[in-house]
Amino acid sequence: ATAGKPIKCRAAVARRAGAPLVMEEVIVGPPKSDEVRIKIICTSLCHSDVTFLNLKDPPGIFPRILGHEAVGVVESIGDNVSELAEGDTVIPIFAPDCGECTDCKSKKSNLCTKFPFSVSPWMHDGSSRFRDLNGGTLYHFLFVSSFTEYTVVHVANVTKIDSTIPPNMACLLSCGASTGVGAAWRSANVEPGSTVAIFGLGSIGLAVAEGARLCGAARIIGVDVNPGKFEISKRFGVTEFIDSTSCGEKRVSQIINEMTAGGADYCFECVGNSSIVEETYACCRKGWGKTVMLGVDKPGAQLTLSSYEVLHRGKTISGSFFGGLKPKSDIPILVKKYTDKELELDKFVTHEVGFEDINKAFDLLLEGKSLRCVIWM
Ligand code: CXF
Ligand code: ZN
Repeated sequence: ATAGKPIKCRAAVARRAGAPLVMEEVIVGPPKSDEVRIKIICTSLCHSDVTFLNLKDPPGIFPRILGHEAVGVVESIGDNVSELAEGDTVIPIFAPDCGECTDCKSKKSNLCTKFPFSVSPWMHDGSSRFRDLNGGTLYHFLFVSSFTEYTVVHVANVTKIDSTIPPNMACLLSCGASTGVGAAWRSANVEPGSTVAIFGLGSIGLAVAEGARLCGAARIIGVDVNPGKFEISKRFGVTEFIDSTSCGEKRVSQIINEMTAGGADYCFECVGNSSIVEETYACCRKGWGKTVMLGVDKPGAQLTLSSYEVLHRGKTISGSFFGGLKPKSDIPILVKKYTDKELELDKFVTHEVGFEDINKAFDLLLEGKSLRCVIWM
């Protein structure tokens, strides 16, 4: 009944930098060619939503519908859509997967060339599907915009999943949990019996630990400024903990090099600070050590690496976009790992609120009280 027509629904709109989201009625246009309109079932808050809400205007862009971790059901499809149908349970994902470009066809890349990722305020065709009741344009976020009862997403950014996974678990696979687990599994390919070091034990760092645990790592060393993180991180597989604020004269990398007799096999930076990336690389083992960067630093941040460490010690360092996962093929595998009780997503959900209380989710994350707060529409 609603197909082809605009839908009026509730959305939590980011109107001003740093200000609470505003519950409004908005108009969501019908999906265009190669797009689907999705009824969101639940969404969760990722730290990137906070980062972009807090960006001053400009480079912050307002009014905008934030949110990019979600699960929903396809309400209607646009022209030319054959891969998805009304009623499908889907996860929107900021990382596009067109399935036909050189990168999407290669096992070695998850960086789609046809729809290059950017933090664009638009759909891929440079337009918006959202208007407010005064006719004003509302901007998109990460090609997802899930803080609304209905959203429109390009098929390249939608993965169909088995509908038996509970929605409050499924939504986590849209960004944070997948990114961390994928970084251990796909970007680093952690080997059984290996030693892992993780800098930063927020949701991403803990998801890396969960991934490393699933890969069979023997030792998982967690590093954080908050000693309270050790207890919680044990549940994600962290076996040893370093409180980086009480290392005395020593650098954290030195302590890890001593603990591991020469460095960890796989090291992950999950903070978003270039000097911590350097520290992470410094405790990576010679010969085969791999460092993976996940944290998002300020625009323009630069890395300084010792030429000796790079050239003479044969260590590698790489970035990891969406944990190196290829959304359409890897996300269903993670869904299955959840259903098979291997991947434990439940541990990430510390809070759940109704849509009208979405601003509480922001408070909890900023106060450091939550890992993931699920928002039910
Ligand atoms: C991030 C990835 C890097 C750019 C900004 C958004 N993704 C999700 O949180
Ligand atoms: Zn995210």
